[in-house]
Amino acid sequence: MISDTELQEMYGWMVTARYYEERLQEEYLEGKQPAFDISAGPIPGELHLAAGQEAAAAGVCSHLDDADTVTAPHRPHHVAIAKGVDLERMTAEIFGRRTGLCKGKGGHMHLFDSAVNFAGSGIIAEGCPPAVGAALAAKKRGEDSVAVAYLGEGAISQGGFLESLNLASVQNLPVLFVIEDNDWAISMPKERVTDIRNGSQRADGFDMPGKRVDYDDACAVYEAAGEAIGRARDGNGPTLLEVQVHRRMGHFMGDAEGYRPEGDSERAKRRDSIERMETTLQKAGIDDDTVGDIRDRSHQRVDDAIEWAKDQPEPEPDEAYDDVFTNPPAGWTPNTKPEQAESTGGDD
Ligand SMILES: Cc1ncc(C[n+]2csc(CCOP(=O)(O)OP(=O)(O)O)c2C)c(N)n1
Ligand SMILES: [Mg+2]
Repeated sequence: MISDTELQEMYGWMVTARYYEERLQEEYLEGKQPAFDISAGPIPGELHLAAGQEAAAAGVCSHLDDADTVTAPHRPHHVAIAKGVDLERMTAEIFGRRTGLCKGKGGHMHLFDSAVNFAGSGIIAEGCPPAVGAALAAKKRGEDSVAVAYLGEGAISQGGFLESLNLASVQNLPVLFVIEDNDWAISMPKERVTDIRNGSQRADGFDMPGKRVDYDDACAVYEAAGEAIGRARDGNGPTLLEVQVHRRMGHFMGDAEGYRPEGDSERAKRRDSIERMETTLQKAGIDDDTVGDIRDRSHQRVDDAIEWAKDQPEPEPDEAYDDVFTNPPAGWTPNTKPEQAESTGGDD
């Protein structure tokens, strides 16, 4: 049973994530028009927004604490916010600033916050093997922490995902795989990706529980995730959970979405998990002032983080190679440019 405090916390994360992305959109478009120059403006490069997917983050992360590991794919903001990633340093990272989580070199797909065991990657399903590794480490150390790997429905045939399901199952590891099914993999509709009806059916081949939440209701996700994470913490192994979410936006900013059938975006927008959550809060007897207060504080937090990040220094050009190698070639120092380093004679 969800407590009022948990409901309010989940709502706070969801509105923070939605407003965060609305503000990022504005910042992102600055200087990129009229011909959409992807390298221009305060946020250069690609930007994948997760508006419409917030329930999948809130319902799962409500069961986690800092010691638990979460890995997220290229659409990471809602999950990072719910996992408690430092919002200011995350924003600085997205703006390419030196005080960002990765010193401004990773950008929005590569958010790493070791303080809360969060990692993102732009390679789809890439977060699955590290999550399994974190779960294996927890098991070997006798800790009760769990790991959660998020992926999209378009990634459910990736080898890294399938191998991770296998290892997690055979080793009985405390890991939860969460498929966010937003119906699309860039312009590819999900029915063209595999012949199975639902991604959660992948669990059958690995003898692990598979569960699908058909509607992006944060409370339904909370219930399903609670059961799975409880089972993992009790030493009873992994679960595959799939959540139907809705992609309100293009695959990335600048996507004209010509492949989307008429009415599809509008339908996605009508199924708003945040409005649904507001109804749930009302039914739970949480008054409008409290809800409005959560919303206002969340918006303020976002505005403050963006203002702080935009004020941060950019990295110096001669820091470009710092932190790039853990095992650098002979003669290489952080400030040595590649052409000055001695070749190690390897093939790379
Ligand atoms: C291994 C790999 N192959 C291809 C890509 C290019 N790519 C980026 S996002 C994407 C589609 C992902 O779809 P899905 O997993 O459903 O996630 P969504 O974008 O819908 O959140 C692809 C193919 C990639 N990043 N990594
Ligand atoms: Mg998808």
